[in-house]
Amino acid sequence: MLNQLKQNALKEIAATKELKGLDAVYRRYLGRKGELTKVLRSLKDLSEKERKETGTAANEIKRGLEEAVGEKRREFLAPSGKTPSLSRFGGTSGKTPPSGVNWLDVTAPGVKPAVGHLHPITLVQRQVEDIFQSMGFSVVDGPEVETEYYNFDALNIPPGHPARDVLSLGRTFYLKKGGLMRSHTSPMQIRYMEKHNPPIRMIVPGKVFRVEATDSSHETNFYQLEGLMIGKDVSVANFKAVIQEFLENFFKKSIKVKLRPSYFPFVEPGFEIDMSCTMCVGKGCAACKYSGWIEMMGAGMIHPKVLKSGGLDPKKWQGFAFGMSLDRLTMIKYRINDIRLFHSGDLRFLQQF
Ligand code: FA5
Repeated sequence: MLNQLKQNALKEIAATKELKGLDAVYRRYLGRKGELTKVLRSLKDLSEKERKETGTAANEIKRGLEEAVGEKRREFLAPSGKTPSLSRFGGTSGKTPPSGVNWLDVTAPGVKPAVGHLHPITLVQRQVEDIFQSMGFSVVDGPEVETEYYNFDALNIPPGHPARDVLSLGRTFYLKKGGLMRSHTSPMQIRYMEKHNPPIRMIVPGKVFRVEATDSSHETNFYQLEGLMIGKDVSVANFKAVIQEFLENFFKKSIKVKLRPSYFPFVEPGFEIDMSCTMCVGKGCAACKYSGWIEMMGAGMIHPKVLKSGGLDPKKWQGFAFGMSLDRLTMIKYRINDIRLFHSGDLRFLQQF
């Protein structure tokens, strides 16, 4: 009787033309209420001797049928007769699974889910913070919505001062309810001095806002890095040494720094800092407009009036301040030629970092 069952099942398996039919045959013989399953379940009612004989035979038939079903199933999955590709299931090991088992290679390396990553400006900001922290600077945060007092007046730019119009700092977004979006990070110089006694060494990375007709190097929203160092005898020489150390650490090459006289109302003397071009090393290339130098930041010795605004005695204390754009630093580091890419949300750009 068992032999008959086996012959019938094998015939039916061989005659199936599609997976659905094969599944039906499988269920008919090997399913929960299948014919062979019924035989196996009834073993408990037999004598010990019969149970042993019938059990061995039935189990052997079960294995044989499972193998036949598995083989047929593989035929359906790969009609060309080739072993089906495991890549569909993330598998690359090329192993053939045992018969009757679905195609899943658990030893194959998994498919990595896409994960987000840090924005290039964030990467640069973190690197900059690490370098300055290693030189003893604290990292400080400040408000993006400011008052006219901190953004201008306390920095020696009173109402009517020509600098409000001349400097791009004056291209400011004013808020209907009063106040403004800070147009630079310098207001934090005053806020920090008000709360901390010298000696002071701090940096402020953060967003700033300006009314701009945007182009490849100007955005309405960009990031600045403010720096402040105050002590009894902090000098321009100290500034040059700190900034050179920072730039060489950041770009990981030897760099020359040059100070050019410039004007900002909150410093005296004021200067613009150039560094030797990181690409052509001073020889002249398109990146530095063939000058060999790249403009990096504004800086200077803190104006006595600004120290006073911060509550410090200019006869006792002196120091330097600087302000640079983190966007610009990022663009030089990664050779990005358009600042507008940073806020474009273009994944083709962002996924490169
Ligand atoms: C300032 O903002 C001063 N607060 C810097 C400073 C601090 C001087 C302390 C002295 C002492 P300035 O407006 O030049 O300066 O801006 C600083 C840098 O920001 C510029 O060198 C330039 O690289 C960058 N920058 C200015 N406007 C934009 C803009 N619209 N988009 C992107 N970067 C800009």
